[in-house]
Amino acid sequence: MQMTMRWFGPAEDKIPLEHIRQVPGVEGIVGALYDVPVGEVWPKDKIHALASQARDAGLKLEVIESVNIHDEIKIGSPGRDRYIANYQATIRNLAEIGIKVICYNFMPVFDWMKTDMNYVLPDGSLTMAFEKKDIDKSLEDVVKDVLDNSNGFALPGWEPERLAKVQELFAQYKDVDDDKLRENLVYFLKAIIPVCEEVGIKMAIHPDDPPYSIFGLPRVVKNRNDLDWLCNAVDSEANGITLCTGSIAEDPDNNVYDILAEFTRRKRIHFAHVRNIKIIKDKDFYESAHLSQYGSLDMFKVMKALHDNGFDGYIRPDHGRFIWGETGRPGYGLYDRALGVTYLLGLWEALEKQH
Ligand SMILES: [Mn+2]
Repeated sequence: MQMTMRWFGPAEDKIPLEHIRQVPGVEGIVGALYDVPVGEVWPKDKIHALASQARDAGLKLEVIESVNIHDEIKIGSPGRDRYIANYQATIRNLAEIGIKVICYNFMPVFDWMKTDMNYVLPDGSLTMAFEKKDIDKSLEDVVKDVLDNSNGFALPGWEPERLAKVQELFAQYKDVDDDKLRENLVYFLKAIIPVCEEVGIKMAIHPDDPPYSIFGLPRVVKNRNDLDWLCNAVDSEANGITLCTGSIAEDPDNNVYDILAEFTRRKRIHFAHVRNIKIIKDKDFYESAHLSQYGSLDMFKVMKALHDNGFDGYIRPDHGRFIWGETGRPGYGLYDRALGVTYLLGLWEALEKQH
């Protein structure tokens, strides 16, 4: 198991690598290039520069989050083959500098959805929340709410220039239902998984966030059966999962512990996002502190499901609250994620020593 933290690069992240290096137990960062347009090939020199920065700070860079998928691939339009060829080239370039896992998602239009970026908890800390009543308004208003409350930071998967045309994007997806989206995902995987096998990279799909349809958009990575379907559709260890406990738990019908256990056992979980959420009512929730007592998830059971089934992939605290007056990119402050790291490693040490 390798503990990591996400880092958005020198231009995009206000947290210096030197500070991440000082979080006990963190061995590596999870990074990405943010200045390459979605769909283009990631140039070797830029990837190399990122890996060198990590290495110079005493950290590894073995996980990329994310190499985003161009809309033409998800829609299945005739232009997709060019973008798939570019993706294959990016995989080869990443393998050359030692990348082992690529996280991605296959959600149309929105990579994730929260309705409150600065939800205030009783202790005065700030977190992100999702309340259904707040998406029952116009698309433009929902997009504007998220973008206006990002504290001035770019948000992963929420490119303002792309979302400026949100109605056009929706129109492009009008003929894409769940079946079509599945078909397009398999078409993509059949083209890239052989390349991954050849160069030693594992793909790790992030579940849908939230794991049910919003705004009528199709959703194909929501639950145990979707993950089972995905693993069987292209039966290779290189076709794997980023198991995000928070995203999966946003649907109370999902049994997070059973899903973690099954797919760890099947050797498909290459990367784990571990965070706790507190269900407020129905499917409304906020992202709580990591400790079991603050959320709806039993974090001991989460770590035990990974541990007891032989997890040996990468792990990171997914998000953190803003505490101690810290400000920055919502979900990605240093302090609360560092507390999360320490807590998760504490649970892990206890599990190791019980055996
Ligand atoms: Mn996640």
